[in-house]
Amino acid sequence: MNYIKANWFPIIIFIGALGILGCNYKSLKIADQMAGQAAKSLHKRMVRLADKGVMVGHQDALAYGIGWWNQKNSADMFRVSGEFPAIYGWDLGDIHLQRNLDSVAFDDMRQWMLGVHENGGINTISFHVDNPIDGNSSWDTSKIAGRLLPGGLHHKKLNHQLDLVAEFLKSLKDKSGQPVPVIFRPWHEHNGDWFWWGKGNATEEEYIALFRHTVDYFKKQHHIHHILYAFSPDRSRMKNPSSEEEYLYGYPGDDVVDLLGIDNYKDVRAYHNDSLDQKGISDMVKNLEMLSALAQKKGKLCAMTETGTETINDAFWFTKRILEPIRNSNQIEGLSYVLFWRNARTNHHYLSYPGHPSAKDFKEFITDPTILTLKDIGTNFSH
Ligand code: BMA
Repeated sequence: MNYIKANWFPIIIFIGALGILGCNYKSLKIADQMAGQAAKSLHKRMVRLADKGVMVGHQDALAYGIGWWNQKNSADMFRVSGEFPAIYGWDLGDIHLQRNLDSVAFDDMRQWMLGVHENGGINTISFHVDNPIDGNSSWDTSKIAGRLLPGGLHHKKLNHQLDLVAEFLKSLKDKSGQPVPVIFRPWHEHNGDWFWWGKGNATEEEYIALFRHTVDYFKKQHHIHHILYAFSPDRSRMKNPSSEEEYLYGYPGDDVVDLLGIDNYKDVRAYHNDSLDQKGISDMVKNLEMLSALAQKKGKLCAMTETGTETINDAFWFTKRILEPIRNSNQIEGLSYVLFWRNARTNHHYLSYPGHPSAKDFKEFITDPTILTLKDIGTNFSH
């Protein structure tokens, strides 16, 4: 007995360890079974980076900021800190026009995205889809989903929007003609009631069908296989921050999702009231702990796909409300990135800019070893 124990023990440990490693490795599989090399390497890279730290992201980072518009290799993050984001958010709303809903020209966007990729950064795309039937904005709350789905009277109109997005995605090619992979985050914040695909405007079944049709259409109709897909409900419509069930409202399925996201503006508000601020911190942590555990269970990546507090009315917001709570939790594992929303104007911005009271704190935030910038994952844009 002793003999057997002595000899088999290290072997059993070895096999056990292999099993665990193998299991983790296997469970983090890309959703698209026909994913090409570009998507596979982005996925693999993100899995590796999620172990290393939390990447910092900014919406429209290279396109504009406070007091400037469309300048070569610029970003408010760079102006404040000399560094660039690792993650770059873009939006394809108004894809039928020359410029998106926030006036960013799609031709410029494409060039910026290619530059990001070349420098080792990562692009993510959201899509504020207009009402495809009458052209009203995403915030039109008419109940139209049923008419847009397969079999619906206006299905072609939905497909037309998807065709335009598909053409844009297909146009993302590097210098050697290889597809540039992106994280696509369609139909976001669907548990809220403000978009036409949101709760109360579309049913849960319709929502799931919209998401699944989008992925299916890209794959089958357009042969697109260079995409990671993200799912991103809004935290403000979850009563319990730890509830998997609430989080999974409208979940379209493991076979069409690579990244579990959360858009969280609710918990990060600076109230300047101790108990409200503490509650926010604790709820954000609970929510991210749930997300991280769920992602591990499902073998998915996870991220805070949108966050920020408009105008940053707390000079220590970045370290106090984002960095420290995340760093201090030993249950938030593998959080891939945190993306701050856009710097549109002085009364609508979510990242610091030169002269803003939060600028010093933001520099401290990105200097922390937990936070990964472009320099940490690729190379800075040259100047
Ligand atoms: C919202 C605001 C709007 C913008 C939209 C899409 O949160 O920033 O001004 O048009 O996102 O980017």
